[in-house]
Amino acid sequence: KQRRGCLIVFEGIDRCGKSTQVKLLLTKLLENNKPTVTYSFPNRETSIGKVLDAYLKGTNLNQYATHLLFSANRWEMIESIFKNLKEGKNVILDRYAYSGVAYSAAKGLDIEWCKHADHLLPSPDIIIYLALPVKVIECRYAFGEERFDNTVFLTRVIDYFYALMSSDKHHHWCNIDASRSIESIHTEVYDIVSRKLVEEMSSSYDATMMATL
Ligand code: NYM
Ligand code: MG
Repeated sequence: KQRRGCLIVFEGIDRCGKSTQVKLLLTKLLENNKPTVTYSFPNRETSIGKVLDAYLKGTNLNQYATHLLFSANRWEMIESIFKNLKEGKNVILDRYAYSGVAYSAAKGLDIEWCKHADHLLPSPDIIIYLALPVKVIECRYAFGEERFDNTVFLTRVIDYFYALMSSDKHHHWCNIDASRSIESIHTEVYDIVSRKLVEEMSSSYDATMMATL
């Protein structure tokens, strides 16, 4: 029986280096003959994603509806994600439900309400949290270009990420110091992920979807 792929999630605030690390990890896994695909959320290419892109650039949208659309944007990719996992491919996600909850809760929405929309999405095998203080991010390229890209708000988002991490009894979170060089972060990430890949991926996602949150 085909072993399923590993579901690897990257989380962290804007410009902490997620996309860079996802790209480096993908390249390294492919070089080592480990079939892997990536998705990033929000996926701005779908029709829901286009609404979210416009919202992030300034269009008004009710905040509850916004939250549900970010979640719907994950659910609309679920068949594709499951298919890859079932075929034995590893799946790397650049943001997931944890961003969904942390950003919406930071806007003032009830955190428990926020968790409902993503309940029963496929459960990650590992969550890599790239930790970086907001003051480092402030100086990075394009800071402040999109909605909610500001110091006070992102500090609240970080607090919610830590609230999710510390109350999570079901998932393996790795809190990585992302203030180091790109290469040393990548080395640590690859080390953690390759150890995870040798663990037996025994649970079968099509039979049991686990609670994400
Ligand atoms: N974002 C992202 C949310 O508010 N909720 C979500 O569920 C997701 C996936 O979108 N500031 C926010 C976080 C970012 C913004 O993300 C765009 P990115 O990774 O910069 O494209
Ligand atoms: Mg961004």
